[in-house]
Amino acid sequence: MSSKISLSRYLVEQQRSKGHIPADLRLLLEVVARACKSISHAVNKGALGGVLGSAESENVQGEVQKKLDIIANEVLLEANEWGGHLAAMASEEMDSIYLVPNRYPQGEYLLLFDPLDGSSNIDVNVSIGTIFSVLKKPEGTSQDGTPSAPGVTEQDFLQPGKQQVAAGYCVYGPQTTLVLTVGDGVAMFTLDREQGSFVLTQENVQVPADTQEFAINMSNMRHWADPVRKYIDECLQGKEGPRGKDFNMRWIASMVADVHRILTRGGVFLYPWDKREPHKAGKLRLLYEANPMSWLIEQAGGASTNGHTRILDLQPGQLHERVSVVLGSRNEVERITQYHAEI
Ligand code: P6P
Repeated sequence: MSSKISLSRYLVEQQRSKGHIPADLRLLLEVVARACKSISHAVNKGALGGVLGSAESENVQGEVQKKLDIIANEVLLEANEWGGHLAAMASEEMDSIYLVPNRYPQGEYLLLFDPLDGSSNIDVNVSIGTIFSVLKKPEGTSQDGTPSAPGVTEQDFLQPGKQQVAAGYCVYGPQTTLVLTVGDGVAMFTLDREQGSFVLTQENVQVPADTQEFAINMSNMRHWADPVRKYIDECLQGKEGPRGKDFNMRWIASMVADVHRILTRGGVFLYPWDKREPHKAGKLRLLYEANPMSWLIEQAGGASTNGHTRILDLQPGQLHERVSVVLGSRNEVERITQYHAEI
């Protein structure tokens, strides 16, 4: 029987034999994985753990927080603050950045996360997940080259997604699966609950360049811009239309679950700008949703744009900035992006 490769062994090999990651980053990723195991345990308890329902509070986005949103956020903060590998953290559930307390050693990494993405699905037992992104704290100079003040500020987090050193998610579904890239392709690890460890179940994940499956919230159709309407209309016309093939649709309303399906069998995911709130670039957040997912998709051979520009090239202006997202099978993303250039 082939020996099981644990997440720890995979990361040691990425550090030792491939030189892709230093020891501190390996330790950071092991801590994040352990936190995801704890979150999975809490999610799996459901009603038995008294963790369902609203927390009667709102997050920075003005969205009602679920109890599990807050639990997951606290698990990630407590797991990561003492290890000495981090300087600060940022979360969808917190207005401002979280500095590692002075009683702990400071590290060189910044950790960003959506602690529990897909919250609307929590109470109805549909897959949800944790999304995370790792950046390096900028050297001791600010963007214009002048020495920056000691410590960490929100400005240090405002780096384009191509600066990430690690990105991933953990999907809490029928299996609990951690999906990770450190810049050497995408690997998937399934939680072995008997051993209590993540086991490598797929590496060198590849997204097929073509697909017949799209993911979008169709209820927003009347609000879309013309390029998106054109693309979806053509998909709906099927083999009799200009695409010459039929398309299927999926929408789980958990980005983690939709992206996991695309990494597993291909597809294209769209959460575009729409006319409901024209001042907002989109619904999804750039720093801790779109950037980590975009790097994973690109590392698996796919593509990710905001309809016009590669998402990983975007320069963030604020911590909770939103963005329009088109990601997945490369040829479909390029088609949609071309429509945005033409119309
Ligand atoms: P809608 C979950 O709340 C989320 O941020 C993503 O995970 C998901 O893709 C999207 O919003 C769903 O949005 O408008 O379809 O409920």
